[in-house]
This record gives sequence, structure tokens and C-alpha cells, in this order.
Amino acid sequence: MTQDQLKQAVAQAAIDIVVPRLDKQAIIGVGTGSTANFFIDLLAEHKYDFAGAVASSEATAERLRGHGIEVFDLNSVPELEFYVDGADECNKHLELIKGGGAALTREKIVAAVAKTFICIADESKKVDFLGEFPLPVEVIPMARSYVAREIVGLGGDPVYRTGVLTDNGNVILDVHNMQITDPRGLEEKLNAIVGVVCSGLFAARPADVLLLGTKTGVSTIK
Ligand code: ABF
Repeated sequence: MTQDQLKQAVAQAAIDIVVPRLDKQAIIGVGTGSTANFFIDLLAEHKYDFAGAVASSEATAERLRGHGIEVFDLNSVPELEFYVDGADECNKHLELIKGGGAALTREKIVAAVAKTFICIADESKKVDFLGEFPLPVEVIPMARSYVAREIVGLGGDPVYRTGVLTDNGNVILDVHNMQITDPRGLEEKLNAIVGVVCSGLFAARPADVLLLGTKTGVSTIK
């Protein structure tokens, strides 16, 4: 199976969980990236069975609207039963690194609101220790150098992602060379640096379900 076929398979597995639980009032949180895009395209086949979606990025909002799915502002939504999104890395505790697509802050907000966060990923994303994928950190532009120095103090090697502004108008530092043995602790330390908007570590609020696409089928980790 190709990587795209694995992504397609996990997207379908998420559909199989979510769609039977939908009603006409339901609003679904939808993430960003190529795996999430497979999910969006499959979800479109059921667009008359639910009210609409909250998007974790402008790109996702555009794709949803392109399918005729209504996109809601999160502030007008009292609750989200599901949030479905991909990841850059995941471990067996369902802790994640996200933000390769620079949408980490909105993704973390939607994940916080959702009752059930379903992460969909192909097996290349599964690691023993998070951190081989450079950890994205969204930063207020004027704090970039200060935050970078603080991250060096934590043992990381931050690299400014040039030419990228987030949907929130901020910049991204990608932190290399960190083997993350305590994801929750590091998430807390990063959150405490003034000027950090959000880190791509999803440990305080990990996924609830991980659907991992492998060559022998989709495995469900809870
Ligand atoms: C988002 O999309 C991100 O948090 C992560 O950066 C990325 C994964 O993309 P893909 O599914 O294309 O690998 O969910």
C-alpha cells in the first residue's frame, strides 16, 4: 500500500466512527493536512447528515466550503462531539507533535473543545520518542529572538521558518534535536515562555483515539 492509500484507509476508518453518530444539528471539528483532506473528501459524501464543521485552518475552511459543507465560527458552537485531524508524530500514549502545516494553535483550540479527538495517521508517524520531527512553536513576531534563546536554554535548536506567517499573523520556530522524554513537562515549559502562543506538543490534551494506517490494516489505539 502507498502512503496515500494508508491515509485514505485511516480517513475512512474515522468516517466509520463519526458518521453513525451524526445528527442534523451536529458540527464536526476538522483538521488540516493531507490526511485530514482525505477525511474531508469522504465526509462530503455525508454532507446532508450534519449541520457543518469548524475548521482548524483557512485552507481547511476553503476545502470544506468547496464541498458545500457549512463552516462555523467556533464561538458560535456550544459543543463539538468530534475533532478529526492528522499529526506529524505520535507515540503510544497518543501524545502528538502537530503543526508542520503551521495550523497548530487553531488545532489545539479545536481539540480542547472537542469531546473526542480522533487522530488519523499512517504508520510512518509512530515513534517511540517524540522529537525527531522538529517541534513547531508559534511565536509573537517581536518575541522571536527572545523565545529562541529560551528554547536553546531548554536544550533545543530552534530554526525560524522563514516566509511563513500563521493564520493568526505569527511566526513559527521549528525546534530540532530534542528527544522529548517528558512531553507534558516540556509543553508546560514552552507555554510558560512569554511570547509563545502555542507549541505543537499535544500532551496535556492528547488524542483520545489514534487510527494508525499499517500495511496490515488500520489499528485502533485508545
Ligand atoms: C496537521 O497536518 C498538522 O498538525 C500536521 O502538521 C499535519 C499532518 O499532515 P499530513 O496529514 O499531511 O501528514 O494535522
